[in-house]
Amino acid sequence: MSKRVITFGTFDVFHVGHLNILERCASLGDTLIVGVSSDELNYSKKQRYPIYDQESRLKITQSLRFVDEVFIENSLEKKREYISFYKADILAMGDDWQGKFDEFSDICEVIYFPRTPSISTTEIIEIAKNI
Ligand code: C2G
Repeated sequence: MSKRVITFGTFDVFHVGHLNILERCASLGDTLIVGVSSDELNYSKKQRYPIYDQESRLKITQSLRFVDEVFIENSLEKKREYISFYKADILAMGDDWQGKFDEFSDICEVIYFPRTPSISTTEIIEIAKNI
């Protein structure tokens, strides 16, 4: 049976850590579906808007050859609905989310991958500010 994998993220100021996790997620199955968090969701979580707006972040993510489908994630509370709607067999995330999505293991397999060390959007923004 072909396997469908879902993952979520902001993917702001796209970097190799994002690329690595999406590649790893894709390697788990045949179809990779990516929920890109909306600008408003980011604002509510972090009290700042992403550098790139949601349409740009969606476009960048969609253009990757191992990503099959993308959608805007509007609410953190809707994960279960998204998993069911996209008929995902596996939910995969970076291990900064370790344990946070275990509650969905009744409807799909939940996998966490180690984050790529020494790179993050926050750090890139800080470096750019100080140049
Ligand atoms: N990531 C990684 N290595 C890094 C940076 C990020 O593996 N050095 C992974 C994160 O673990 C996550 C994905 O890349 O799985 C996206 O990271 P972010 O864009 O920071 O997304 P986040 O703000 O964690 O949003 O519903 C959940 C949210 O939408 C996740």
